[in-house]
Order: sequence, then structure tokens, then C-alpha cells
Amino acid sequence: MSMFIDQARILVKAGSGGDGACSFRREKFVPFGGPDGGDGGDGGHIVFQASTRISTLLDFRYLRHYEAPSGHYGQGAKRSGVQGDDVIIPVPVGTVVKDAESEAILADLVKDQQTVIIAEGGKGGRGNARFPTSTNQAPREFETGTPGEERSLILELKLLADVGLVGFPNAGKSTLISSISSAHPEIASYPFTTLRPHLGVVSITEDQNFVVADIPGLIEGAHEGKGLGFQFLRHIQRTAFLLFLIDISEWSVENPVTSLCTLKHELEAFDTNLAQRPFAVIATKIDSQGEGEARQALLDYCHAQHIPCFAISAVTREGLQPLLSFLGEQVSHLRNSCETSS
Ligand SMILES: Nc1nc2c(ncn2[C@@H]2O[C@H](COP(=O)(O)OP(=O)(O)OP(=O)(O)O)[C@@H](O)[C@H]2O)c(=O)[nH]1
Ligand SMILES: [Mg+2]
Repeated sequence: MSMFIDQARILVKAGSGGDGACSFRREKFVPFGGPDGGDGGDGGHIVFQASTRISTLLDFRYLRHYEAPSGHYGQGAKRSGVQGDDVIIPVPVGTVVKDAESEAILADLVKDQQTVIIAEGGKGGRGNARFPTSTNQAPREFETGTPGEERSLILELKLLADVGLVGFPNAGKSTLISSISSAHPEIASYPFTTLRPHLGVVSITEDQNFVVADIPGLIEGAHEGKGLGFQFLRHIQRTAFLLFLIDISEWSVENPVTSLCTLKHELEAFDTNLAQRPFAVIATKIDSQGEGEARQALLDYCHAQHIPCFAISAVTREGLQPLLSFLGEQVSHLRNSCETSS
């Protein structure tokens, strides 16, 4: 399986319909009671519901079989059997549901709270109370319930973006995305300007482009829910390549290497898989780097660790071209390896 397309295989079975009843009224003083067998209850459906509160298909690795309850039998006195409840399975927004055999797409869940019936519950059978005719007042005829649909499924979670911008508030993420793509999120000198991810398409050539996600700023303790916490860590999980943006301008008070380690630590503490995600480091705001010690310290560290590192100014555009060429290569490499392995 590929590195970043989340996939799961599961089996679902909707509930069967209950059988209709065959029963006759038995009352004092009524010698030939009429048919009074009730209908069977319908079986429960298997329903998928998209939710922004989940961001991976990890849970499906542990629980792979889902079954909805069947409808109950019909009973005498024309009482219908109880219906089987639907089983509602939450899936992340962006989940594509395919039939495992035909590979046909059954559903594409793109909106929060969107629901779709993936396997239909069986219909309850009619009881004999429904079958009397003018010539047969005491029918023994009743229907059995129909079976619930059973399906084997492939779930796939689509990526949010090829490249995710990760950094502390004010690192320059929104400024970078607006200087390389058509996305124009708000930019301001206060932290947490960006509150939800913005996507921008970067065109390298006419037929080569990739999607960058500007993700809200991260702070230490994010993996415990601090700041915007899990919300954006979830978005980061859905990007194939990560760019860590470090502010090296003269007015930045943080040590750049410490900043990078804190960012990496937060991601890994949230999801160990993120430690394996390919990444690069960017020193931002080099137009205001002062003596440039911070930039040099970061470059030296990355060099020693064999981490690709770039230095840019989104304002003067210095360093943007080499960065974009690099990202173009990384993305096409990741897409190819994804096609061959999935
Ligand atoms: N001099 C200089 N300033 C920059 C550069 N990039 C961003 N800034 C400034 O840094 C501040 C923060 O920039 P944003 O792009 O909003 O930062 P952000 O990382 O999106 O911040 P949050 O959304 O709060 O996480 C703004 O005042 C920008 O004008 C740059 O290359 N050079
Ligand atoms: Mg921003």
C-alpha cells in the first residue's frame, strides 16, 4: 500500500427482513378466527456518515466487519416485527467507497454529515393477515423476509493536498502560499490568522501542477490539544509532503533549530506515521535576516542531518524558484510511487 493514501478493506452486512407471521385469531365465541399474522420488520441498513471529526481510516484496520440487526418476525394479532436499527459508521470527509469486487465507486463522501446507504436492509415479509381473498378466508400464505445486502468494500481517503505547510503562527505560511499560488488567505502580523486550511494550486508547467495546503499555525503541546490542537494535525496527516517553515528574521526570538525540533516532535507525538512522511525545511523571511546567523544555524543543522533545506523570501521572491522545482520533483515522484504501489 502506498505511503499516504489511506486505505481499508471491510465487510458489511445489512440486516435481513423478518418473516411475516402465519397466525389465526383465537377468541372466545369466534369459532373461525380470521388470519392475523403480522408483517416481519425490515432489516437495518448499513449507513456511512462523513464527519470532519475523523481524519484517517485507522479504526477500520481493527474493526473490519459490520453487521446491522435483522428485523423481527411478525406476530399474531397483526403485530409487525420490530425493525432492525440502522448501523451508522462515521468515516472521514474525503472517503471514497468502492465495491471490492467490481471496483465500482459506490459513494464519494465530500461533505460533513453527508450520509449514504451502503448496504440495504432486507424487507420484512408480509404476514398472512394480508392474504385473505373472497375465495380463501383462511390463507396460510405468508412471505419470508429478504436477506440484507452483503458487500465487501474498499475505503480510500483522498489526500487534502500534495504539500502541507507546517509552522508556528506567523512563520509566513499564508504569505508563501499566496506568492506561489492563486490562493489568498488573510495575512497578518498576529498569530493564528489562519483558522482553517486553504488550498492553492501551484503550476510548474502547463501540465504539471500540485496542490499546497496552508495549515493553521502549530504550537508546542498541539498534540495534547493546545492552540488549534488536533484540528490541524489532522489536516497535516492528509498531505503527502511536508514543508516546515521556520522564521529566521531578526525579530524572531526562537532558536530556529529548537523550533524545527519542536515542530517535528509535535507531529510525531500525534501520529508516529508522520515521522516517516517526507519533508523539507524552509528558512523564511530572508529579506529581514539581519546578520543571518539564524539562517546559517538552520542550514548547518539540516545539512548535517541530510534534510533538504531552502531559504526564501515570499516578499522579494528570492529562493522561490529552486523551491518550486524541488517540490515539483518530489510530488511527481510521490505520485508515481503511489500509482505503482497501490
Ligand atoms: N519581511 C518579510 N515578512 C514576511 C515574509 N513572509 C511573511 N511575512 C510577514 O510575517 C507575518 C506573518 O505572516 P503570515 O503569512 O500571516 O504567517 P502565517 O504563518 O500564515 O501565520 P498564522 O496564520 O497565524 O499561522 C506577516 O506580517 C507577514 O507580512 C517575508 O518573506 N518577509
Ligand atoms: Mg496564516
